[in-house]
Amino acid sequence: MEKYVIWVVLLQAILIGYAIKTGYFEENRNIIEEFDEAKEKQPYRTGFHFQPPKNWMNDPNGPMYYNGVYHFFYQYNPYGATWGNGNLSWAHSVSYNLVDWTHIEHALSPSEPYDLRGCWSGSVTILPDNNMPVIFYTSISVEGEEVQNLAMPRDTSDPFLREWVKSRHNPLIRPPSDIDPRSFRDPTTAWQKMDKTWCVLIGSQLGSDRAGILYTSRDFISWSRGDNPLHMSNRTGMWECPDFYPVSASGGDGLDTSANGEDVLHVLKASFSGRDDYVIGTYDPMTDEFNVVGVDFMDDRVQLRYDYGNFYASKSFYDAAKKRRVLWSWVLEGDSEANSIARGWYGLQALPRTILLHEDHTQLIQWPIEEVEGLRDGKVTLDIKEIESGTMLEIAGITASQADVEVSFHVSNLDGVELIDEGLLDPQLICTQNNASVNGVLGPFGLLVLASEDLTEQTAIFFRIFKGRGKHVVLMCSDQSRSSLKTPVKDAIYGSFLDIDPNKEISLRTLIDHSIIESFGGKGKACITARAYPTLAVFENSHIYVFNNGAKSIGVSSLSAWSMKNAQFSQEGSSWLGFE
Ligand code: DQQ
Repeated sequence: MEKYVIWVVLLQAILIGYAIKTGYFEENRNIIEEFDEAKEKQPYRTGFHFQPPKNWMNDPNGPMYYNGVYHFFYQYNPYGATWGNGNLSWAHSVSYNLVDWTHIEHALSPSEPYDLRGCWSGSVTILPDNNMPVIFYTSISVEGEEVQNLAMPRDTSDPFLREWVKSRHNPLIRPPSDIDPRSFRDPTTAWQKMDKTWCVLIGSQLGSDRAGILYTSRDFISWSRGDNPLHMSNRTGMWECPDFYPVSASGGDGLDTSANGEDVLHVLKASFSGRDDYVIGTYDPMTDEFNVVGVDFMDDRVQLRYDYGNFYASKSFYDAAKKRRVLWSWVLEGDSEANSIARGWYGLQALPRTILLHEDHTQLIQWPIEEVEGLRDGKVTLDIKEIESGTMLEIAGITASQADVEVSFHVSNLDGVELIDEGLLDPQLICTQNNASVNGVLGPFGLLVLASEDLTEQTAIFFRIFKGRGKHVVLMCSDQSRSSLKTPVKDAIYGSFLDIDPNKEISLRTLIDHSIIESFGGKGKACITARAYPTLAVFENSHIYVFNNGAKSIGVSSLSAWSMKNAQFSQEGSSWLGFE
């Protein structure tokens, strides 16, 4: 035995000596240093938006507030900066304020025949009887089927719920025979009815219809398919990541997912073809009938989208601490896969947003959670009453590459504005045909952000006012067509109509964070998220301007801007150590 130990020690010494001689340790240290340095200098990593230290991230999964801690899970490829079909795991981060995060051990990784080809999206439900949070997630089995599974924390007394155990009953739901086994995924947070029955929706398609398939259960283990899907549409792409939740019709707080009653309407969201659309309706838990009030999915005239830019696979949760509903969403890269691989990471999360129903019940209002304002630093105000035609003014004195700007405009008379082309009712197309360089009567006016000093790089978020059928129409655009000298952004111009009275205030809040720009028009009535990859307008060489290129001058009621501090991100646990 002694002899054996001596041999092992001797062998180790020889190996270490060889490694030192050949520079093995040196080489690895260099790789680590290079990586850190690259990260430091990377102009597109964000200061206050959620992102993991490296690799690929997509959908938000199962956000929740549990025993004083916010939990955020997300689709993550531990092996690289591409989607990496087959390896998707649930990465897990925790926070006390939804702004500063600690990345902890991954919650779910492929390990069983039913999830060996990936742990895909899903939700968390907190079971009230034993205050137990459970994950309901889709996985891809070795046979390639999309099946639904359950997982629970090993120890609910661990405040971070570091370890998750997959149920021995998995898979709980397999695709029924009339459903394509490759289109059956992303269970919602479950809601519980008065008779204690649990319900979830699963995104799918039935023939030519895309649908939210309803399943019910008494014990959360054994599930039966409802008689009918909760809702269907033959105008959309396949429904991914559906979300279904109540909103108060009389204003005030957000509602827990199982809430219902007289003053309650329900929101159904589906993600398809790169967009997150929602409908508002009434839900009768006795009959499981959901009836849309107003605009349905892909209505020819108006479409309700959470965000008219880059915003996909979103998921909301009820935050019991602040009695609000909070929305998370994945923001994709807008450039090439090769660039992501070179950078070593892909994907951001939008700032969490509070969602409320607008008082007229026709749409939702979204606003960055109030905690984001805690990062504001060094307020600057621009004391101007108006901005004349053809002028721009710099908002100086803040860190323009990481900032929050709030501006409120008003117009004194709407005479002479252009008529809107009635055949062209796609706002994105109107913004594309009338981009920031096309001068009109009232507009473009707004902000130029991530702008280089010579303005060769700039991203414009702006408004235009037109005369439409019978009333004036406000258009909000985000134009990334000149945001980079080198890296063009896919779908470079976004647009939305903004349902406000142009005789009143026209407000814009824009948050800039190096390569992401989130804009909220009309106090959260229209939101546009965009990506930009400037090469000149980076760090201290970035500028922000307020501008007006319309023929008429525009009133400015207020303009405030702040530098934004970094959110704090830290790591704990072996999932984040070394290179996987
Ligand atoms: N992403 C997941 C799926 C979901 C899609 C896989 C949406 O569960 O349908 O990463 O982006």
